[in-house]
Amino acid sequence: MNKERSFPEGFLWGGALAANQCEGAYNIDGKGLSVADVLPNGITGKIMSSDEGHYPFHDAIDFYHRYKDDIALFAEMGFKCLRLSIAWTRIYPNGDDTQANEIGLKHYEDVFNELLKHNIQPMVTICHYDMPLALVKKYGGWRDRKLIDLYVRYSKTLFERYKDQVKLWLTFNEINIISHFPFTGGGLLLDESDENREQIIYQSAHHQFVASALAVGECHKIIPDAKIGCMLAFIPFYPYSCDPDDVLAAYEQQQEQLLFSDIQALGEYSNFAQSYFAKKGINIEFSAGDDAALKDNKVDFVSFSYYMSCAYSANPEGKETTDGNILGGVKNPYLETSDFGWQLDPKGLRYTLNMLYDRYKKPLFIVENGLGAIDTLNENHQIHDDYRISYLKDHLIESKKAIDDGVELLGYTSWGPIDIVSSSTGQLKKRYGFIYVDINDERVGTLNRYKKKSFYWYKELISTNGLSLYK
Ligand code: BGP
Repeated sequence: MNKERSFPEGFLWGGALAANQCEGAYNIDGKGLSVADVLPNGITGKIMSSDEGHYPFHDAIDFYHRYKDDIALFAEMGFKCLRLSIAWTRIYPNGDDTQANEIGLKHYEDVFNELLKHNIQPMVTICHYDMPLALVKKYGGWRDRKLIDLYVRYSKTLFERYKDQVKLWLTFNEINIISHFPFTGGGLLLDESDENREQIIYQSAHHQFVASALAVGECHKIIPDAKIGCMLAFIPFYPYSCDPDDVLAAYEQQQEQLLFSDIQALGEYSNFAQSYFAKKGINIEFSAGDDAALKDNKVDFVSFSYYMSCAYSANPEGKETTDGNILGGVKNPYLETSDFGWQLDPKGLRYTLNMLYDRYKKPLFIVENGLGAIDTLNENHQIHDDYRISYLKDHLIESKKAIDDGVELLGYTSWGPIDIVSSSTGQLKKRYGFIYVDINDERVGTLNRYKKKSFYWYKELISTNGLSLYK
């Protein structure tokens, strides 16, 4: 084998899922309601409290009941790792219950055993967009410090129960989501015009940083051979032009994202964060011990999602804009867009990997990357998703270049290895998978699973440890 071109030995190839987007079974076996359960149109849509209408996260693709068959398909592709999240509301239905729900705990124990049976290493996100709705109602979400204790207790329950099964953990999915979608990220019900909006958001984020740090400490104590990381939604922001105003505007936008991983990886608020807060009149209240908690419990590795890049201009008026994952920006004339308007930029991934590694000097993990597209199932139940193969191939070739640049990359879990519900829009027609699920937005379909062309492509890629990228 040509060692120069294959990925590092032990590279963790796999896929990534989130409980609320795949499990379904939203109200059985003692599960409580989560914030995802009241978002019929995904995180960019309206919050609805009634049972009227259609809630795609309620049923999703029924991974809750079908996980054995789905895991067998992942194993057939040769997965070394599956990133998945635990639904907090299956363990503590209201978040502050006195006792954990044994049915929920047992369910994930069975899922992990199934993975381990196939030599697939679980990587668990402790909270992925689905905090208990009861904590929103009772405490106003993460604005209340009480959430720190509740999250840490929940995390400890997981570490203690799964210490022999799970050695890779992530504290919060896309921790920076809170500043753009405060309900999903922090259970915050805020008015756009609320003057205190940013104050509340960043105070809540501070509570999450402390909770995350304390969970890191508990994980290290309870599972000394585990690694625990942070997870950032990362979009590189390019200056729209070489006008210094554009350069500075893009830089500032970038720092706003990195402020989150800076705290988790470096253990303190950056200079940028402090001056940003000062300029905006944001005053973060620290309690005794917060500083030390952050400093003493840095993450072991930095993980992130990467789908696209954005151009940023100091004067966006009159310029064409694009949609994006969490954030959009000004259209970059050098890039193509996906079916859903996200700008495709494989080289941006190499740039990102180098930039994050230079900044943190910690191992990195790409825990989300993929192409959301509209697939067509033909009469022979085949899907020729060459566009997906080419997206993934281009991104992986750039990742390998970053490894050759000297970046320590632990693994790659592509987003939604089986079709799941889109988090931003709640759609099923936006598909990322190597495995097609026969269900549409009207919930018509058999839920049968079919292997796409990309399934065989990914399988070969894993079996050659990346070498097949170059054929
Ligand atoms: C990330 C989220 C995921 C996922 C992904 C793709 O921001 O962590 O949960 O869904 O984006 O987004 P979408 O499903 O909206 O296409």
